[in-house]
Amino acid sequence: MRAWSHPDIPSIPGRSDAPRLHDTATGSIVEARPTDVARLYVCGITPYDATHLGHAATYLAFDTLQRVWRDGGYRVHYAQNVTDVDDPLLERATATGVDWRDLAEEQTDLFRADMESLGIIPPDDFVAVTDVIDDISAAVHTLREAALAYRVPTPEALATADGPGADLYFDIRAAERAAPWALGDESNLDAQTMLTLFAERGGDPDRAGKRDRLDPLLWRAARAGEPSWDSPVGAGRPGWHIECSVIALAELGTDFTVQGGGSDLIFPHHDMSAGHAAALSGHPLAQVYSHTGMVAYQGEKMSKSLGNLVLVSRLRAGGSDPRAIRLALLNQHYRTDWEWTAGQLDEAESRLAAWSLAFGPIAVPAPIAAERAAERSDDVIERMRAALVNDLDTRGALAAVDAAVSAGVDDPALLGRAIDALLGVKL
Ligand code: 5CA
Ligand code: ZN
Repeated sequence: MRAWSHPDIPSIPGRSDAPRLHDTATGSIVEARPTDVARLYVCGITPYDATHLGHAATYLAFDTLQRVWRDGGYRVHYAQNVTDVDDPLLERATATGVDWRDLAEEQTDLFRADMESLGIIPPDDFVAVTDVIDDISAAVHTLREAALAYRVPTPEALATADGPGADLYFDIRAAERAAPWALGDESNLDAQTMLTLFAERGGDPDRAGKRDRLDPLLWRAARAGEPSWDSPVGAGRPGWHIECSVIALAELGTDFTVQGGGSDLIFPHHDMSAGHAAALSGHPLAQVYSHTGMVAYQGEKMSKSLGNLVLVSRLRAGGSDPRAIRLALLNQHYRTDWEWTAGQLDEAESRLAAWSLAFGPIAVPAPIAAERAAERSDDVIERMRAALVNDLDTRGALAAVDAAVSAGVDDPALLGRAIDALLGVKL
């Protein structure tokens, strides 16, 4: 599927080291050093409501990672899904009386426009689940043939030629014996926490007929009034986690560099996606599991289901400069949970104005600036790089630029290009 346009990224002298990044699987900081191409998967949106600042913060964190890799001389291969068929989307479509396909298309379009305005580098592969249903059902079939998936008869499902319809579940215990994977490898969580999160985040621990309470749904048999597709595992639609396993394997292969998303995806989504992928391929899914903190608003996690949203599109329509939105988000550490307030946008607007004056097109030319500069642009750029490779310390990078505004630099235009390349803000 079409993504959105690529921002131009100026090249600057010197280069970043490989970034050090927090890895959820080991609970430690590790080096995200690509062997050749950096391969990145970030879980995409469920397009039933417009991009809010939580989504924007998450995609911006991985955009920063990508900019650091590029600055380090690595090529990046980036894949992202769009969950364009899933319960919350179907429920919203029914509640508002629109066709679920139209809702998904309209919201995906708005997401593209928001990402483009924020200067987020688009994925190379932007894949809608509805475009790869056959691949997903083939993968579920493979798991079933390998005895890693089982049927749970489902009276409310539509009957098929072979008898009553059945949902298909992933057999965690069988997969642990067959694949290089164990439950908890990626999330590092204990069994009780897993059970709680599973119930909160779309799982069905109490479904009768499951072998393990945490076994996740792979394929949902067709129900009246729900979209479904014919397949070797019966008519139905994909469960959630398998979409990301199949898309990531197809686009990036196994053992890719970083699997990313918000911390609400640590469990069950990323554990189960990794489990499915390991069961299908015989290899681990990714090397590093990276998660962003949750953005809150009015005291609670910003979420489409709660409705406490600050939409990027609404801020833009109200006249906010997307570069200021970007700077406000960069002024938080990506891993920390934080709460949005309007004052943060005002602060970012002042910072943008000060930076534009100092390092933008109207900045003093280099020879004149050099006479009164206390700093070399090259040194400021090295400080920005040192901050960013240190687990994406964007606040540290912003502080380095703020200090340069006061001190003055010998080549303001060069620092302006570095701000564009590394932080994605064109002054
Ligand atoms: N389609 C699935 C992933 S396969 C999904 O979680 N979609 S989503 O639209 O709910 O979220 C899209 C991305 O934004 C995910 O990476 C999610 O972790 C992240 N996200 C959602 N809410 C927030 C928030 N309040 N703060 C930070 N990130 C968030
Ligand atoms: Zn996902």
